[in-house]
Amino acid sequence: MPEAALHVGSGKVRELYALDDERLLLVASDRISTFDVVLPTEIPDKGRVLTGLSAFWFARTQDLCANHLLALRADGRSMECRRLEMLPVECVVRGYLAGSGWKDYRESGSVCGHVLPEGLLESSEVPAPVFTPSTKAATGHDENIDREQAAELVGTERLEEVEQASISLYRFASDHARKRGVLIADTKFEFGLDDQGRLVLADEVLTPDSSRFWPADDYRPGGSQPSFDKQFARDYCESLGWDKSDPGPELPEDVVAGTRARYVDAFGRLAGIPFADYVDDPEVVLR
Ligand code: Q0Z
Repeated sequence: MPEAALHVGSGKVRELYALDDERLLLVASDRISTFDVVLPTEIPDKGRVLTGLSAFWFARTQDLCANHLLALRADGRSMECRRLEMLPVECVVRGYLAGSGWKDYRESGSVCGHVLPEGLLESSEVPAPVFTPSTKAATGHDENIDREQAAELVGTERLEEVEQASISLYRFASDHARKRGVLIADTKFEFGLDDQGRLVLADEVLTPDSSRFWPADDYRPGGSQPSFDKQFARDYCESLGWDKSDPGPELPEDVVAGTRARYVDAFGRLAGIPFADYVDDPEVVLR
């Protein structure tokens, strides 16, 4: 970091710094988490892949929704962002039934108040993408909430606005990704308000850490799907009989290389740009 910056927050795999009153620096590390545990081994370039993908989507969805990106740093892993008043809801959109979406459907036939047709399977595509807001529970885990609870948190009008923006962003990205061999099963957006009260898309967007990406070629509804990027590392961890408590296992060289190759492949497919070109000049994703 060239200028002085105050550390203001840590995520499992990201750091947040204040540049001044109006700007934040969001830095994606090479750390990887699996089963909610950060592993002791890093995946080289993972942070650059995630930042590059976020910046790619921000550049291509500006007309759908304003966003917080001000500049991409030459390191490829850091984004200068507008500082916003963040909304206390996580805006999840699901196009396929996975994770808690599949669990809720199986138990009730609906997902966050959206009644779905009978007979859908695990990983089935839903007839139309559904908005399923969640909130950070005290445990740090996301907790699904119903529309009424979401409206209590942000107001009815703002909720309708974030729902519409979230669905539009998901449709755009999902159509783009499908043409390039990637299914976006679900994704989570976070929004904030600028000093004029306008809605602004924030945080990271449409990355493998905020979404479930599935390789389209292997898609078979009726069971869980391998995730594009982390599956390799997850399978290795499970093969050890690890109990999924902290600390996680070190990853051997071949698992690191295979995992890195999958992140780089996801970047190349989605951005349509070789990852090496991004490393050479990160701004290539903005053009
Ligand atoms: C994002 C987070 C991370 C820890 C706050 N544009 C913005 N304005 C105000 N606040 C945020 C943003 Cl993006 C904001 N987070 C999530 C990111 C480390 C927490 F890298 N928290």
